[in-house]
Amino acid sequence: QKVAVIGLGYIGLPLVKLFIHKGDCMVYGIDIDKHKMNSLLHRKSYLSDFSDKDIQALFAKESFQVGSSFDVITDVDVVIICVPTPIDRSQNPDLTYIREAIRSSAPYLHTGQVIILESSTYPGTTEEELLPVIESQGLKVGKDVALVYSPERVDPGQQTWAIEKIPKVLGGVTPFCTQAGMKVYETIFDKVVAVSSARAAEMTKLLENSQRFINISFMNEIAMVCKEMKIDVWEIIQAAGTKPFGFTPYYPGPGIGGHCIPVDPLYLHWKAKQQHQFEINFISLANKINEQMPSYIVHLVEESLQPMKRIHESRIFVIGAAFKKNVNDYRESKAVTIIERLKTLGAVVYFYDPYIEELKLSSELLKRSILTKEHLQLCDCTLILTDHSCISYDDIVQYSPLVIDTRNATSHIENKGNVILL
Ligand code: SAJ
Repeated sequence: QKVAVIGLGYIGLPLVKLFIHKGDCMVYGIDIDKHKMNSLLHRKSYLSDFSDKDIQALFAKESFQVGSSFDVITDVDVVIICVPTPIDRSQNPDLTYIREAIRSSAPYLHTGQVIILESSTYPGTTEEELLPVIESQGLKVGKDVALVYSPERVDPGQQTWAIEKIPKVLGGVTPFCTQAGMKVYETIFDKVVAVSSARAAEMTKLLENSQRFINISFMNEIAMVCKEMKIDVWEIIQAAGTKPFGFTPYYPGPGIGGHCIPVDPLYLHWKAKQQHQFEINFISLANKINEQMPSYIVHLVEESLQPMKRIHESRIFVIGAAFKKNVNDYRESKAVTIIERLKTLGAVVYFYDPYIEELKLSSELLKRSILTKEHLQLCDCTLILTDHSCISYDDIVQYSPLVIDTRNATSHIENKGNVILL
């Protein structure tokens, strides 16, 4: 079958790879981002867990074409939309990308096609945003075309679970649609899990990520109270983890980042409130705590520097800016917020992240510094915000006057009198 994948990001590209290598399909990749198009034309990767070789392999079989125009949709059997679903400045859902994708596709849709939305979004989006646009073309959903929602479950940065091994949930707007969706994915995913509707599939994804968001935020709150009580939160999480059942370890950190976990729950919260006047208290509280974390970390730095140094006369070396370890993505990363806050307080801030060369801050581009022992010795404190596996934390502890470790990255080091843990 021929497939169009709209959105060639960390979801779209792994999907393209599966359809080409496993599904033996002809795939048309569509993306409006010139930078991505340019990278692909030069066979270069822009994703941390996709090598240039992986990109070359996509084109090797002559069954992958990329472009920015949507007219190729005329030739395909399946259209899969994997565009971003961010939140805007007031933390409300921003469906611009989804609306643009379906509007640009609409003129080329025809009978017999399967249209699938993969972007994480609130229950009702598929029926409210895609169905009317498709039917405005004179196509009856559930008869002429199938309309399906199937959440992505890619986990950037970890290689243990290959995407095809992760069960694929999907739900159609009608049973006919669900059947059509299963036929598309059965060829490339080991396990396909059909639920009763598109909105059930939308809700499945939001439940997964909301639970994760709430649990991590809870751990951050526990970390704060442990600090007050002079208890090592990392020690008690490990001890609680010895219980063979009933306790799932989550870990504190500088705040939950990325474009999934801190974002998806806000889509659910918004919809519940907007449409059903229902306040999901756990999500609003988890969000409140998450938004507090950068101030908490900055306050911890201020406190740890005193009485040697006041924050406005200090030099701080931040280790790790990505939203989580071993990825190159700093979207929604609390490290950016923390760096901006420290600079606003007058500190001189350097950063090192092996995956990120420069940070776009609100008023400047902060270039990566080199990680040398001299640099560490020159700074008043080293602040570990992301625990990338490839960094030597032994050197950081050895050469930094003071280390503030928000990820327990120094846990394996014995004598670390100069380390303060979150
Ligand atoms: N984080 C903590 N403490 C934890 C776990 C994570 O502070 O115990 C932070 C991370 O540092 C990061 C944020 O939370 O800033 C999100 O981390 P994540 O591990 O959840 O990574 P994501 O955002 O890439 O989440 C993806 C999600 N996958 C999909 O949405 C398909 C999520 O559903 C997965 O549960 C997650 O990977 C995973 O399992 O690692």
